[in-house]
Amino acid sequence: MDSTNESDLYRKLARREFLTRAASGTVITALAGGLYVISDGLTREAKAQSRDDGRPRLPPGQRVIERLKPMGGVPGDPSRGNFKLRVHGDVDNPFELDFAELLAMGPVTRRADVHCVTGWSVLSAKWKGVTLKALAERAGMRSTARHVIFEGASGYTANVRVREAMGDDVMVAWELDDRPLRRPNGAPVRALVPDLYFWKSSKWLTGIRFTKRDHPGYWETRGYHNHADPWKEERYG
Ligand SMILES: Nc1nc2c(c(=O)[nH]1)N[C@H]1C(S)=C(S)[C@@H](COP(=O)(O)O)O[C@H]1N2
Ligand SMILES: [Mo]
Repeated sequence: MDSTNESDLYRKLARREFLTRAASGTVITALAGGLYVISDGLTREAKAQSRDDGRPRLPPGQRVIERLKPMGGVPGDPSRGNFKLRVHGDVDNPFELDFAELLAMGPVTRRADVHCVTGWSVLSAKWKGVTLKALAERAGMRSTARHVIFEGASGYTANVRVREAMGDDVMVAWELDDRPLRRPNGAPVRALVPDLYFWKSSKWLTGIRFTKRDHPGYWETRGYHNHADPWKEERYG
């Protein structure tokens, strides 16, 4: 650990907790004004587990941290009052929703793991939102739609195959661990596509567009993999 950060860490963590973690070989880093614990214990535990679909719980090359690390981006308007979500493209009934109308669609809560391409994973976070499947049904998505483009503020986009976006843990989410999303994590609403690298989960979501053709997004056109399967380590294109 970087010793220059040590006094800072003491201030933020109870001394006893700090010593316990240090003794157990946990790596603690202070980054971007926050404190992030890379837990060797949780990483080891996760490595011993497998998922219901048979894949290992932890994709290769990942380490577990305890909470999301805000990874930046150009934030949108965080206010729920101003929120509008446009669902459009290859659909019979394009529509726009405000926050109350989104809530009224019937939220679901899911536990999901997320995996950032930079090497951290957060396990079992509790997300509340509306499934993409419900939004696609409401819009009358056409059978010709093959891709979903998650449109974030300031032109950020991420492309996901429709086939992979209809799972019941792919959603448009506004709560994380029983709290409203914080602005750095995409408030008021973000996409969540847990089984692809986390850049596919557009923050500050403004639109969902269904398309026939593929439209590689912000990171996909900057050297990252078009598909982004963490278990295949599809990091770079
Ligand atoms: N609109 C928008 N969404 C975005 C990004 C971004 O820059 N802008 N970054 C992506 C990347 S690279 C990651 S790893 C995750 C990080 O989410 P977090 O900041 O909540 O941890 O958001 C993704 N969604
Ligand atoms: Mo990322």
